[in-house]
Amino acid sequence: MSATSALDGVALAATDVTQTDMFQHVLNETLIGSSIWVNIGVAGITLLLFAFMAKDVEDPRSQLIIISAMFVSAVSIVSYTGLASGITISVLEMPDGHAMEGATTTLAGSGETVDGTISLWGRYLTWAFSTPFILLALGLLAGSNMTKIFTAVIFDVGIMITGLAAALTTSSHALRWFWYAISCSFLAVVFYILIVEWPEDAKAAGTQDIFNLCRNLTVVLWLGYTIWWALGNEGIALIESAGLTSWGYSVFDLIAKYVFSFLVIRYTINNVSTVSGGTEYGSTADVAPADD
Ligand code: RET
Repeated sequence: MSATSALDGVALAATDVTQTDMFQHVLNETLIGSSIWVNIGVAGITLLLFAFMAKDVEDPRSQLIIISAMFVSAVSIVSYTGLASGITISVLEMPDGHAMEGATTTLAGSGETVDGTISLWGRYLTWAFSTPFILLALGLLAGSNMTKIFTAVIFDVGIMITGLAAALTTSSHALRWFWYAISCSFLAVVFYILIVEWPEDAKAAGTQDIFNLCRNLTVVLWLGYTIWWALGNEGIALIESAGLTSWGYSVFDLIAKYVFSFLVIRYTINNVSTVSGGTEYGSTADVAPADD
């Protein structure tokens, strides 16, 4: 990498950007940095809060719902730490036809200018590990069966991995949107389960009130993420700023993860008898231990 290239008025190639450059950028660019650090803090605090709230719950099925909701916060810390370290954030040169084609970025650490726009692609990767637990918690709350939970979870992982592919495709503008379309079709499957299948299960389980509340929150916010991607710097770039785009996701995350988990955990703690599958729930032995 040449230190003089910026002085010459020639931008560095995106491939010259190092992990340290990205780390420094996050440290020095207030908007991107704050969108990351705030979430690490909130995820840590909510994890401690949830652990404290749930410390006396002994019913295994209730515990499973609570652990599932808590793991969302745990993955969030991993996700945002990856971004803060500069591991899962890159400068990408957008293909011909993309609104950010030819864009340049000034690195906040070194002050050098590079070709390309910033992608916080680690988000999409780690959503593949966090969002299945949102759906697991919802499916368990609805009293749904294994097949529907499994279907929701695998299509959900599909949404995030194809979303990651959309973000990382720099060869073709059309293919970026083709990946996006595949991702949306997977989202439609998850929405079908959330809107058509699980409400009936939840009604039978007597959990329809909390299920419908958390389901509505999920549907609205997940649509929000989908639209935000299309409007942000990786999509049509109505919002050109990577920092603003990132803050949008961070705000959605605050509600979709922490408010959601709080509602699920609080309900579960207060309604153990409705949620319970009995003390042998999930047992791998076919004989119940003797009472003594
Ligand atoms: C992308 C872009 C491609 C098309 C679609 C998307 C949907 C993302 C969703 C994300 C939800 C994330 C949550 C995170 C909390 O941990 C990947 C933005 C459909 C629905 C809830």
